Formats: sequence, structure tokens, C-alpha cells
Amino acid sequence: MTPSDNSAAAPHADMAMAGIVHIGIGAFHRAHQAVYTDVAMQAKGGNWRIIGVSLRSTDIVDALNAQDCAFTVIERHPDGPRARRITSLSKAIAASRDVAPVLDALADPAIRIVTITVTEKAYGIDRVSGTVQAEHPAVKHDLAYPATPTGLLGILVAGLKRRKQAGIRPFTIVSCDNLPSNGVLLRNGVIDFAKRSDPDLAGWIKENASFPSTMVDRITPAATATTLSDAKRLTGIDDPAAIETEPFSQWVIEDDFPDGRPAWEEAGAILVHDVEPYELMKLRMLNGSHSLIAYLGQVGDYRYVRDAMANEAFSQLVAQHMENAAATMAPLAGIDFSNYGAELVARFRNPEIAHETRQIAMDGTEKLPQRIFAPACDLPQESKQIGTFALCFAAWMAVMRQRVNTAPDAAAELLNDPRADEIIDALAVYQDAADIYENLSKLPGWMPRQLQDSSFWREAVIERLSILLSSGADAAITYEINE
Ligand code: CS2
Repeated sequence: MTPSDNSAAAPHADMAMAGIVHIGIGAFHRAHQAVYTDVAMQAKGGNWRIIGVSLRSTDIVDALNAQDCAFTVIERHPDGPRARRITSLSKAIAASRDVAPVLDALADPAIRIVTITVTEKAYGIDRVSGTVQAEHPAVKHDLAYPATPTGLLGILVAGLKRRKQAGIRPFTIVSCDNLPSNGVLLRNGVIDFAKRSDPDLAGWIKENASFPSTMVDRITPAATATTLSDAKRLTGIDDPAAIETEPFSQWVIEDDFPDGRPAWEEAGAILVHDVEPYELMKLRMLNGSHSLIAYLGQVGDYRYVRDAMANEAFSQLVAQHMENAAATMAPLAGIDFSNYGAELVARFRNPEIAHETRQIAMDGTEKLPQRIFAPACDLPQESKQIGTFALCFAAWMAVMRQRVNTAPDAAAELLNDPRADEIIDALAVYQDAADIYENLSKLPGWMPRQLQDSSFWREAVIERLSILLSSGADAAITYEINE
């Protein structure tokens, strides 16, 4: 996508003022939106630097502020790494220390856009009804203490309230998380949250605020000691905030920015009228396959995605799953799903990218609904293609059981899922595959009714779970590709 060499950003970009607040300044943001904005400002200027907000972590905030918020992005190309310094970030704030400067930034009329990467679990919005999850810890706190919010919805609504009181238009709110129709979901959640304390504010948001949906894509493993030493070698600069990522990058954005936006198209962003088909394609083909690789990889001791893809049978299974996922989607003009799938396979195989299956396996209860359940529901009833979806769900169950058994005392931490306690309860007594299926698939509000009512789905999952429990991941893969 972007010209990516070892040069520094053009100086004028460093002088620009902030126009964006970004919530969630983890590795993904630094590899994605921060790069697009950097390139856009170098090409077309504009006061679009980013004030980065971290909801929880303080280390990254301190590391960035100590170096004027410039940081290194390493792209792992097949012919070797390339580094560039990104200067689109102007300052970083830790909301967990003090939310006041975050709200001040949100109330500043110079801020016209808020972008968000906080991961699925931080939203606190019911995916079906679009209303807030009143028991979500941050939502619960912020509804009770709206002046000192700690979570996404509370902070957005407090910022919008300040703007309304000051007679300033709302900022445009852009979710960049892997959720279907992320703009619509967030709009519903923000309006519902506001309605609970201030119906006028809710009406004003509904009337005036825009929530474009987006599809974001760039595989970004967690940074390691190698990332940091490579960054130093390539740039000469010590940078604890350096990150590494793949060369590929994609951003499809619904073009609905009433108060302007950076020229992100200069960095390759695609501005469209309707993002949903792109989101479905990416969630189902890329993220769904990722989850399949992650859970089977965890059962079968494949540490990295590339290790799974180096195994012939595993890679064949992944290709099969992509084909099955493609079969759930309406045609998309200009996109050939089999080419898209072949590109994904090549990206997953990239030997330069050390993407841990453990990292992708986290938060399964948040990820499986859009990656696995929704497409499984869109297949013809009792279709053979359901097999790879059933296998992914079975592998998730096998991983949960394996982790609970390995360390019963540390299971909550090991499971790495916001519903860990419920999962532990569901797996409390010794169970066979059928019991495990019954207990885990019944977590409230999770698996859709259509799958709950399908004995075909139930049998398919239990059969695969039995193989995984008795004979392991490779046996289940062999079974699936010969089905
Ligand atoms: C991955 C994603 O961790 C995960 O769940 O599937 O982070 C994936 O790497 C990105 O969506 C790629 O754009």
C-alpha cells in the first residue's frame, strides 16, 4: 500500500494540529490508522494529528510521550524488514489515570473525528438488540458515575454531552473493530447509553452524529524483544513502542464524514457507500479462518499461524473453510472470493510473521458469533459445508476444557475470555463430548437459536469434539478434509 522505506515522515506533518482522538492505542492502531493518517497528512496536509487514548494500559502512554509520540513500524517483507517512523500521533493520555484530559480533548472543537480500536469485549453493547449491556463492568460503572467514565460508551457520551452544552457539533465516530456493521452497532449503543441519563442528548446525537462503518485489516502480532532489537538496528533509535506488521493493509470506510477527514485514500483506503459486504467477507474468510487455525493450533501445539499453514493437511483445511465461508456471501462487485482466499492463504503463510495462535485464541465468546455462528446459519440446512464451522466450535471447546484441566486454579486467567467464570462453571465436572457441547453452547445470549435448534449442527460439533478429545488436532483435520 504505502510507500514504505526507511525515511522519516515529511516535517510538515509533525507541525499539524490534532483533529482526531483515537481510543485504544495498541499495536493494531499503530500499524493501521496511525499509518494511514501519517501518509494522508504527508500527501495532502491538514490538521489531523491524533491524540491517542489508552483505556487501561499506562506503559504505552508513558513510552510514547517520552519520545514525542513518534514510533517505528516494521513491515515484514519476504525480502527483509523495512522500517518507517510514524509521526501522526501528537500525544497520548491514560484514561485510567485521569479521564479529565480525555474529556477535554473530546470537547475541543478542533477534534472532528474519534476513531476506535478497543477490541470486541470493550463495547458493552448487545449485538442483537443494540442496547447497552447493563452488567458489563465499564457500562455499569459509567451509568452510575457518568462524570468520571472508564469505558468506551461512557467516555464517548460524556464527550458528546460537553460538546452539546458548548454548542459544538458532535465528532464523527469511527469504530475500527472486527464487528459486523460496527458503525450501526456503536450508534445504537451510544444513543441507548445517552438515553438512560439524558434523553435530549440522545436525540441530539441521533440527529447530528455520524457513525461510518469500517472494515480494517492488517495482521499485527504482539511486539517481542526481536521487534524492538530490529527497530533499533533499522532506524538507530531505541523505541519501546515499536511494532511489527505484515506488508498488506486494507481499510474500507463508509464515506460519511460531515466535518471532513484526512485524505486516507492517499494511503490506499477505499471509501465506499456500503461497507457491510467487505466486513462480512473479512470477518468470515480471514477472521473465521484465523479462529479455526488458533483453536486447532492450540490443541495440536502449532505455536504460530505460519506453522499450521506449513502443514499440508492443515493448510488444505483452511482453504476448504475459506471456500465454505465464501459460499455464505452474496457476490461482491469487483471481488473474486477465490482470489481473496488465495491471498489470505499467502498472508497466513508469510514466514516472516510470527503470529501466535494463543493471541488469536483469546476472547472466543466475543469472536465466534460473527466469525463462525453467523455464517453457519447462512449455509443451506444440513449442508456438508457446515463441517469446518462445527470443527472450529469443537476446537474452541477442546481448548477451553484443556486449559481448565491443566490449571484448575489459574483457569480464569488461562482462558483469557471475558466469560471465563461461566466457562469454568460449565466445565466443572468430568464430561464427555456431548455434555461439554450442551453446557458450553448454552451460555446465555450466545449461540443463535437456529443452531440451538439444529440437531445436525449439534451432532456435527459433538462428533468432531470427540475426535479432538480422543485423537487430537491432526486426526480431526484428516477426518475433515476426507469428509
Ligand atoms: C485476529 C485479528 O486476533 C484475532 O482475532 O483474527 O486480530 C486479525 O489478525 C486482524 O483482524 C487482521 O486484520
